[in-house]
Amino acid sequence: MQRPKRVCAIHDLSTFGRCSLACIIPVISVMGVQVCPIPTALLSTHTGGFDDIESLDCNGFISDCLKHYTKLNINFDCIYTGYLAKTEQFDEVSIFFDKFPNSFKVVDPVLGDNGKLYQKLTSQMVDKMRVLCRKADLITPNTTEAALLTNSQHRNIYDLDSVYDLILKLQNLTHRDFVITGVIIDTIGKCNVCCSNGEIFATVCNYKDVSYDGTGDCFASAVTASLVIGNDLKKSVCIASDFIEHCLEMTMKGDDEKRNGIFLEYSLGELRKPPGSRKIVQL
Ligand code: PXL
Repeated sequence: MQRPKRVCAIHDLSTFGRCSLACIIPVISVMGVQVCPIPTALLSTHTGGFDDIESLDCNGFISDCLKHYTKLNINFDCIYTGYLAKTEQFDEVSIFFDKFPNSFKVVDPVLGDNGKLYQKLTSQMVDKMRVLCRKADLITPNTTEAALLTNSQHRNIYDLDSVYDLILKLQNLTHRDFVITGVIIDTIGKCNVCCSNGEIFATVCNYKDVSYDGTGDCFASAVTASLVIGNDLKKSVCIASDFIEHCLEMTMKGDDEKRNGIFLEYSLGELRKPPGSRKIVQL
């Protein structure tokens, strides 16, 4: 038996609200990939819709882990980063990346949603995230994050011209692959806009305008694990979209609050199935 592929996941652990490591660990594990989680902060809830959040800082912990891993000669097939809680952590991650030149690097530039920067995050962090994105093999911004990273105006609905403009700006930023999640294009509907080795396409979402916190983290983890086990980006985005649509279907049958996240517990098994058919549009 070969050892499973291994992903180092550098994100926060929000104990309630179904986002970041609380979702990443089950999603990646069920896909047969080992997760080594490094928390960037411990929070009582995520920051998208709760107040009076309890938090414990993890200052220096990324560097401390790196020191220990180096001593142990541990390697990762992939390093996957998300919410960074402190400005200094951007430099820690950058050094972490440099120590593993052969690891595939996914940066989910967790910065905001609905056109706004998350509370607790700063414009300096946006600048630092831009630098980190340049070191990634894949980035997975939502439209708010794509706009923040490229200094462009956020739109609720894009026409083809404005979507091309955003794609071009992101291509100039990363020179590598990206998926912009949850883009509403007037002629297509809701989709994920992908750039894979220069090919630009959109995978069309079957779900309508629903938005639960943490959905982006579940999506990006499924894409990451799928890439790590050897699927290409197109197939990975389809697998992740099938999973998210199943989660949303389950969640919408209940009447839980949006900030409590999606009922992923009922849908994890879907990640072991091959993807269904999905409309893909060349852009
Ligand atoms: O789902 C993204 C996310 C991750 N981590 C924290 C967050 C959010 C979104 O609100 O607050 C702490």
